[in-house]
Amino acid sequence: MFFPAALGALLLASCAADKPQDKPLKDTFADNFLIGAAVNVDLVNGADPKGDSIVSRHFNTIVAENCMKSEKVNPAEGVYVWDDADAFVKYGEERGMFIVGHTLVWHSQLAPWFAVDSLGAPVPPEVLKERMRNHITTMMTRYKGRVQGWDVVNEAILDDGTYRKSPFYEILGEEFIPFAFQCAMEADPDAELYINDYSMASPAKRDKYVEIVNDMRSKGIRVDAIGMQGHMGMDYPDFNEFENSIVAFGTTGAKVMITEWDMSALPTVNTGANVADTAAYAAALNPYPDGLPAEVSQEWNDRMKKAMDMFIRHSDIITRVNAWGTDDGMSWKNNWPVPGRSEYPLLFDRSYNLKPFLTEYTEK
Ligand code: 9MR
Repeated sequence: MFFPAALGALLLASCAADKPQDKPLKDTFADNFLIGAAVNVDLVNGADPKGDSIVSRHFNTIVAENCMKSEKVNPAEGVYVWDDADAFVKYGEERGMFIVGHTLVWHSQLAPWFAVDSLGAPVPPEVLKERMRNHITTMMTRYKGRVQGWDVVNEAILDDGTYRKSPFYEILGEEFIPFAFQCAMEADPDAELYINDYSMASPAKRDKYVEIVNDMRSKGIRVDAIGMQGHMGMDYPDFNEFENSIVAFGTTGAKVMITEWDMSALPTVNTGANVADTAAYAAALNPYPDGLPAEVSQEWNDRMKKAMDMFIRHSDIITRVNAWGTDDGMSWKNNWPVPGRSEYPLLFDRSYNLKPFLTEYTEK
């Protein structure tokens, strides 16, 4: 009896000596904002135990990377496939996390039936409104009191500040945004409601969002936060412009959230996050298949620290900072905009170690 117990203690001690555990990020940034990650179905279903261990240890908020998108959860009219979304919510609940649903109204990964009739022609405005209301109400009612915040409208504005010509816009015009928020307010008055987009450092896009949010809030339509996705690279966005957007968004009275943070370490192919904008593979675009060289890693960490310091500077209005994934190995950036690259964009590396720039905060 004595021997195995002693051996166990010895092993534990030697593991601890090899790698002291980092202070949890949620404790490190407790006075600043919630900190979290997008999680995928594998992680919540137990197929990524190491991913689970970092999420459980470090994060106090999670968002659904894919399982709540309409094409997944509502693939045909009146048909809901709940298994993955239920598992996601249960996972967050069991860990006492602030759970964010993503996303109710989005042109991309839109269920194919949503905006067309049986012949594939656009539905009349009243039909689309009815479908939007049903979808929003069904989703939010199922998770009432369990999902605390929702990305209600995602990626509605282009970088030049004009409306994206999505089916929602083409059929309903500008009204689709306030209509979606009105439905969401009614479906769950206690949930926070967010409007979310990428390339938010663009001045034209910034101005348009300020105008849209001011307009809705002045009419009593709740928008609780503006989500700045925060998909970044080594040469974009301009942090001064990003910071100008944080400040401008704060003037609306809504909070600001960094909702999909990651930073590419690879050559920039495009600066947005539009899923459809892809490019062909070329070896020159994938320069570090076997790991980041030390100097590139240093440069990446320095830039991430600058971004984090900027978020901390504005933690009076930034209430949540959320990475778009857990470890580098699972990031969507490995396959976008160029398929098959080895990317290094997240807060944890492929071995689930915290990136060095974060230890500067955890070890303070
Ligand atoms: O990370 C997501 C990836 O796994 C999906 O294939 C893709 C399409 O659904 O969406 C990615 O997440 C996107 C998010 O939902 C909205 N903003 C841009 C994100 C990256 O494309």
